[in-house]
Amino acid sequence: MDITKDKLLEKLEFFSNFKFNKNYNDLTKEEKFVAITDSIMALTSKDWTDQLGKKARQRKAYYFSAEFLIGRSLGNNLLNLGIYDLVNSILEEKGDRIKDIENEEEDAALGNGGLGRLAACFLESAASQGFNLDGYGIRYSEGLFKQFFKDGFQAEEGDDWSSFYNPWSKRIVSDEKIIKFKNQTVKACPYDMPIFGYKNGQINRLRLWQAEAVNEFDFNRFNNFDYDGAVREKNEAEDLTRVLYPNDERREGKLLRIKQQYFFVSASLQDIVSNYKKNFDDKEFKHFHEYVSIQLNDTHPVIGIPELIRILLDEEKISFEDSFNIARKIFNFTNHTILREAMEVWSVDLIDETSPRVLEIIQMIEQRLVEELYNKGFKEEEINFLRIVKDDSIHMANLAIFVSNKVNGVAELHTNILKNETLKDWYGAYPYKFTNKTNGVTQRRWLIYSNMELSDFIDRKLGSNEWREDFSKIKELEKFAEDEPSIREFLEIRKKKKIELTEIIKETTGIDVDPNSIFDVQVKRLHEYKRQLLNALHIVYLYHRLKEDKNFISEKRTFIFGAKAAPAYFRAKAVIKFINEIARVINNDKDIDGKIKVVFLENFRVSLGEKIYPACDFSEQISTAGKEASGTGNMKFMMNGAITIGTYDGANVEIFEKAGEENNIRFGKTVEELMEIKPNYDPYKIYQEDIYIKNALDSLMSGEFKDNESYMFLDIYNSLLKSEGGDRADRYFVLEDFESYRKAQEKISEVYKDEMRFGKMCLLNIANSAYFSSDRTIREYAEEIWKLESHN
Ligand code: GPQ
Repeated sequence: MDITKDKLLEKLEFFSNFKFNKNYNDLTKEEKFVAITDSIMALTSKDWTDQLGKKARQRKAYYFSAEFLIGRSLGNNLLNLGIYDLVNSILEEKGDRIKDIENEEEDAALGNGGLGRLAACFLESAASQGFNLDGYGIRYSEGLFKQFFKDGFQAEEGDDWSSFYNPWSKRIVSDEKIIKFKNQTVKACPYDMPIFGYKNGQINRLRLWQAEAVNEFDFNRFNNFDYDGAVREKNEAEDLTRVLYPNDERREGKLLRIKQQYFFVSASLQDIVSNYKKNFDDKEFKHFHEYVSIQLNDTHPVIGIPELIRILLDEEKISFEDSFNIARKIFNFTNHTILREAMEVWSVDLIDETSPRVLEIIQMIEQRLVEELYNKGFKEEEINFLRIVKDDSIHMANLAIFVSNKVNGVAELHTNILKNETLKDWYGAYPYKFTNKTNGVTQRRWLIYSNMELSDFIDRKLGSNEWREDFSKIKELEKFAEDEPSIREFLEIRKKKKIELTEIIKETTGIDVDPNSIFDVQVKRLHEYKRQLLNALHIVYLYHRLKEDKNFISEKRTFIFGAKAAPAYFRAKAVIKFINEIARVINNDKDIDGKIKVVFLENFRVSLGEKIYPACDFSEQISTAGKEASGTGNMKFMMNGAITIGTYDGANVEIFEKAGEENNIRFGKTVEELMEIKPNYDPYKIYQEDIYIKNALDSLMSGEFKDNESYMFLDIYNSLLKSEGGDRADRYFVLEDFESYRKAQEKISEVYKDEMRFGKMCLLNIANSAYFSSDRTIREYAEEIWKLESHN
């Protein structure tokens, strides 16, 4: 791929004329964004076409995911194509700033949080390392809702991200598929996005399906004045891919949701099967598994297992036995949570209403499961426990584990909990299936692109930019941990990124924050188990102390939050209101001399994260031990040099291990300790015995903070102190860990005070972050699960 200045200039002018009937210089910023992206697509499409042809006959893995949280693509694509600086200079000559053009792009938010962003990082890492990994998912017309605050309460609005123009995808009409539900037939139309590898010329593909009507318009109905009826089929079909379900780790939506899942996996499998038939002469599908490996991203695409068997059995006339064995070779399953409420269970009648034939096939698989376990010597009640069909419900995780070749968790601790607790009976039956693949994030987006200053610093120090491709080389930064001038230079860069964030905070919230204060950041989805409430209550505690004594803390602190709550998750929304109230009260209280400030940024999303991670001093990873499967924000912070203040949970454990506990701040009870405490846990006792904790909690009820009669604060208060509906009081051990968290927070001041020590700790976190690159994760999947070779 040879993209030169001349070629770019020519294409820019061409698309300005072609698309807008204007010269480039007369375009609006938004139009410029389109002209630039169209030029990139045009200049790379020959290569892409050639590679699609070539790769059609190579072994490939497919990532099936209901979510791909892509964010913006322009900056990252330019970077990976190696033309970021070139485009930057062209734009400068024309009087534009590349960052302004980048800001025109809407985030493609086709995912909720970590699970969807992981899928996006994986595709990028695979392309960058020359692995054939394609993505398959859903092209939602509405991405994840946009969040804004109204009187401190979360409010939501739709996100029709693609309404203006979505320049990165191509609609490939000739590859449409027909999807048959019990009571409806629709078309699946593919939209293809290129995934550019980092400076290696590789282009992989993300194919997203959009639902359309087979017959868009009923002429006769229209002619008989039934105008709604004339387009009913169109609307009902399009409803299928209209929205991404904004519930994260909570079950909802039911029929439409299972139909969405069936829709995209059926289309994807039909696509894979028909490509195989086009490229190979193998009517019996004897070699299919040599070319195809499929990764099921959580339970959402698991209905693909019986669907593939259906296609092979009913359409390709392969026996059930052979079809089943093929499925067993090609499917693999990743679990992303141990939260019970997240494991999908569908009632038999919902599956029947989606596809009766798929239900029959699930029952045939169930038969096989029972036979196999019986032959292994399992007793009846043991078998019953592992059944796929129980009490008229289909347990999707059981289906996935039984048929999959490999099953993986997403961090060491998480995989161990799966093996020893959550899925221990499965592990007993099929130990060889279980494997760990600790998550990672791509350093291209999360460090090289979002922190160019720090990346240039690393280039200078290492005397080379090889680390950008081979991230293991980042370790060499360790050499500078004791070098004062280097640390000073490094701290200056950190300061610059903090000033940039300060400006964004001012612009979006009106709050003045001091870039010299400690930036203490918690950004992630809002969940009880992630314990934003612990952070909030601690801030209230600090505030109470400062009211008594202005000098209670020496270093100024800025607490920064970003988090969306599922629209129906009342308690999560209550915590948002609480933090907003805390911010309002504290930021306006003259008594404390601006010692602490609290900022809740609206609408946390990928493109906002890119500005936040580089500006953070302390990264809050404070989930209840055992509850966060991995976390990936923790890794983005670490790569940018933040110090983790965290519990012994998820991938934090491995962060502490790689970067050293002495360079981070660990607190809180371990999984084992919590298990022991659990039976006799009494949060009320803690509340009564510690006056500061009591005051912090009482602030919810005393009127110090106001919830506008929504009773939200009462709900939070009760959740901590009263058991309700079978749930223990304080299910997530907020009070149990409070004391330990308070001490950890004290350590923050101590660490920050000593600049050189702080800078060294930050630098050592970066130097030891190689393991958390998704390049490493993808290599493990490619070698151990997908059996792929690199084409680099
Ligand atoms: N995760 Cl089950 C999600 O983002 N959404 C989900 O529906 C489920 C899990 C997260 C999980 O909470 C994090 O700990 C992981 O780091 C992330 O998946 C990626 O594995």
